[in-house]
Amino acid sequence: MQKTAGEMSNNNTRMMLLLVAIASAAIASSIPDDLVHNPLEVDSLHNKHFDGVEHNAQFDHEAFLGPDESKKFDGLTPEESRRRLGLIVDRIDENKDGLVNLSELKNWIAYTQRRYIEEDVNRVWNRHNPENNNTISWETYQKAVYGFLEDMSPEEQEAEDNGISYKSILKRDRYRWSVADTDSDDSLTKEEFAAFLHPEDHPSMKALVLHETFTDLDKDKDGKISVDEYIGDMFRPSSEDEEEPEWVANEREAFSHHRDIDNDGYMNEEEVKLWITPTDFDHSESEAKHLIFEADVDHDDQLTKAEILDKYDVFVGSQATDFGEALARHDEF
Ligand SMILES: *[C@@H]1O[C@H](CO)[C@@H](O)[C@H](O)[C@H]1NC(C)=O
Ligand SMILES: *[C@@H]1O[C@H](CO)[C@@H](O)[C@H](O)[C@H]1NC(C)=O
Ligand SMILES: [Ca+2]
Ligand SMILES: [Ca+2]
Ligand SMILES: [Ca+2]
Repeated sequence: MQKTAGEMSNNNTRMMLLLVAIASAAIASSIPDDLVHNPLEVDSLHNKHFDGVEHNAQFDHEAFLGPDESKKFDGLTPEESRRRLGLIVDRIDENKDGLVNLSELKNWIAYTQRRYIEEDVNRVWNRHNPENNNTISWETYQKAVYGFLEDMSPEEQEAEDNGISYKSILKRDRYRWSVADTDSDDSLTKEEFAAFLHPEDHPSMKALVLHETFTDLDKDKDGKISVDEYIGDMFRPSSEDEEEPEWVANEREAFSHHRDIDNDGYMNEEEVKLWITPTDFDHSESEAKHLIFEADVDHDDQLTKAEILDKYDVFVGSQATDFGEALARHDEF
């Protein structure tokens, strides 16, 4: 699918926002899930909406269903996926006129993301605090999540994969914990813990999300984001002589024309901030528009159930279309 430069830029902005969201969660919550899991694979920005020009369907599935629900669909047959999707469409159609419009779809997407975050916070909170005490201390959390580091040599702890090490993830969590800890007793209430797990969802954590994103991007730690650091985050050639696809060239254009506002050749913090948190950007609406664009065959800006079911693979997964992605995902999360 060919994309115009503008479309790609929007898509990448959309990608960034949701990725910051999904990935912050992944880093904080996936390590304790499975201590043998390598947290280096859970870097926020490795997960792509577009992998080259291939549209990453998993991204849309997660936006539409929430990450937990979308996993359930991955194992279903196309028939069963369509059946369940039909039931969901009935719920999305608030005024029961048989059509899903932008506002209904946007509400649905916002709802599934809220529901996911709430369930995720409950799940992780209960795991680390089964007695449901009022607070959980950093010491307790750190032992449970990073205790395995004690058996590692300093070299192993500091070994970097694309600029990230166990030690740097621990340091990042430690700092994030302290920012979420509003009353500075080094223990988090459930509300504070929610901000820790999902900083992207909490206005008070905005500066922290910017800081973490900036640090992730700034691989050479010179305090500014070069065009290669910006591109490297979205696209890495699989071999030395692989030619850059056109959308990457478009992104280079976007970098110099839209991201690097003061034209000094780099993005500074302020410029990254404008990029990842544009003031007028609503990611539920953006994703809803994208889904309508994909499925609205008769171009009336509304989706019938038939239009949605015809494009069920855009909205939800199933074994037939997503087998490869389900495997890739298994590695990633
Ligand atoms: C979309 O649906 C909502 C609720 O079902 C309704 O209130 C709204 O007027 C509809 N918008 C358009 C543009 O049809
Ligand atoms: C909860 O409180 C009990 C009693 O004070 C304590 O033994 C336990 O370790 C606490 N749990 C957590 C996760 O801090
Ligand atoms: Ca409707
Ligand atoms: Ca840099
Ligand atoms: Ca600049």
